[in-house]
Amino acid sequence: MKKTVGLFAAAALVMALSACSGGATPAATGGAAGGGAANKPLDKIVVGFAQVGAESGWRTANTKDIQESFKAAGIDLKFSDAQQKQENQISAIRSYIQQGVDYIAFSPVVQTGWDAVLNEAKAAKIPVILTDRAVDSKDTSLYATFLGSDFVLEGKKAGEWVANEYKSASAPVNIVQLEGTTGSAPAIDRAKGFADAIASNTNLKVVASQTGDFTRAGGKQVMEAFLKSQPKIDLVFAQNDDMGLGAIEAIEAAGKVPGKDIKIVTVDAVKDGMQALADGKINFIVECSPLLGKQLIDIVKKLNAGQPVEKRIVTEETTFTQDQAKTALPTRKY
Ligand code: GZL
Repeated sequence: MKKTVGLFAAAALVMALSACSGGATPAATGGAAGGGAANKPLDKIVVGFAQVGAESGWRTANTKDIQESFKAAGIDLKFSDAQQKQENQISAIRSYIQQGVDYIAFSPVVQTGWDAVLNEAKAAKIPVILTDRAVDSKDTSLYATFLGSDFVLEGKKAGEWVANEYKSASAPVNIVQLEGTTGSAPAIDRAKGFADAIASNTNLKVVASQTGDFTRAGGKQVMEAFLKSQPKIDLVFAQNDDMGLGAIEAIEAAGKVPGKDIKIVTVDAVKDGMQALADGKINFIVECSPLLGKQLIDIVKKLNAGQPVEKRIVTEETTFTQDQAKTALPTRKY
């Protein structure tokens, strides 16, 4: 009898110790290893971040902001760069699961193909935070929240400017589109928002559309091809500044004046894009803020404290004309 009582006491002690040490006791962490309502001291939290790559000025600014935010918050950030390859992001997420991090955050390079690895994170009780881009998983329990822009609205804002710019046009207006990474949420959604917005003006026609993969080189290469294949181009809709800057190089090499002979509308509002806007080479920019670090930290703190987090958190952003860019440039953070 004495032996049985001793065994129960030992088991109770082990449970108590593991709970105190913030270990993986189901009650304390909302599951086994990993985050959830662990109520850990901030300097004991580990977050694994699987970044898309370093393809654009936006991405560089996004990475810098996230790394600086975590450093300032004193939260340990493990960071990986997938060079825009989904398989690299999946490997990074699997590695974070193996390491038993408390939270995983990532910007999915494309929308599809995430359910398997997200189910592995769920099985490991590690909450996943989507930043910047979305996944098309039907099972929304696979992630705690999606923090990022409304890309359809961004495309709509760009299209509305174009529709207004040519509202009294009597002849066809030929538009070429430089698409972002094929299959990515921003490329799909910006194209949709733009197409819906210009549909109201039947003179506006997208005569060619091709991916430049969100890079300056890609935008230049595709624009060179469009300049050869299209008899007349009136406007370029580039789904990010970097492809728009590449298009400027191609347009100037063809002896035309960007912003005048061929108008340009882009998305992001990074410093190089805003400079080109102020210089009159771009006509309008829709902002897409890369500064997600602070909001990501807030989400981690709430999850750690067991507080509810909105399933969808949309970032605040605006638009810029050439005059507004001149005013905004001196204080731009990125
Ligand atoms: C948008 C982001 C896009 C940017 C591009 O939130 O995913 O990826 O618009 C970046 O500049 O490459």
